[in-house]
Amino acid sequence: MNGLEEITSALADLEEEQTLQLVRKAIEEGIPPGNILGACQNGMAEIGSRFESGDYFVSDLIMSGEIFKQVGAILDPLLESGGMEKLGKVVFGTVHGDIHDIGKDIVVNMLKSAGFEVIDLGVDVPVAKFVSALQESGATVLGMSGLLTLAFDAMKETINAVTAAGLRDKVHIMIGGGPVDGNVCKAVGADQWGNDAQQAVKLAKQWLVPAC
Ligand code: B12
Repeated sequence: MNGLEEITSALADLEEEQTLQLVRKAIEEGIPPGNILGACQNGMAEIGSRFESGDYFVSDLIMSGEIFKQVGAILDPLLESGGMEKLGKVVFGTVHGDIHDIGKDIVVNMLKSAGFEVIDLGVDVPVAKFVSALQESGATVLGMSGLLTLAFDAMKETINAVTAAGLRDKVHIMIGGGPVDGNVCKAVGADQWGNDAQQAVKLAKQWLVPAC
């Protein structure tokens, strides 16, 4: 097993201390932080499979979230862009009724590290908060995350409210999170969807960075 596989396996086994130690070791060895993050995402995917197969319980999911947050605290400063000129503003949040924030935080950090200013509204975000954040910031990209199938309705409501506020033709909307796919994207009325943080960065660049 290489260092990254060891991280995936330690996280999947919910070995808190070992995971954090291996992450620190990987940083010292010069492994790019994005790759370390990828190894941790693989560990979270494995935890999801073990939960689905009944080997893990909700308490294990909570534990995995706690470990992942600590990993995030170590990696975030390394992923942040220092002093770079901002490429544009993005309003981002997990929709109302949904409190999953691990994926959202990864996307927010990747957008920040790519040079975007991100207005992170957190989790369980009410429709009106998304709309007022867009109005106040003047951001022209909205990103919504949701891991529950229930989140689809909340995404649709939010997009309807953006339309009702007269902003829909000024704002590009992307959605993502575990169960989101092209059909969901079409059903809720978003412009694009993505299944990883790189996709979010690619879309934001496409919308906010002028071509030469
Ligand atoms: C960890 C976890 C939790 C933790 C969350 C901790 C936290 N701080 O977020 C806790 C224990 C709190 C939790 C609670 C619940 N959970 Co939960 N949870 C998970 C688990 C195991 C992992 C989720 C995760 O973090 N994945 C890792 C991240 C990195 O992936 P991600 O979020 O998809 O994000 C990536 C991409 O999707 C993308 N992305 C994300 N957002 C966006 C946005 C844009 C714009 C773009 C482009 C890309 C993008 O980029 C990210 C990075 O690559 C999943 C299982 C799974 N297979 O996903 C279940 C899962 C999501 N949970 C589930 C459920 C049912 C619940 C609960 C209802 C359980 C309960 N009975 O109480 C509650 C929900 C409470 C609520 N109201 O939200 C179900 C959802 C089923 C469904 N279809 O609705 C799942 C799928 C488990 C299962 N198989 O049953 N959960």
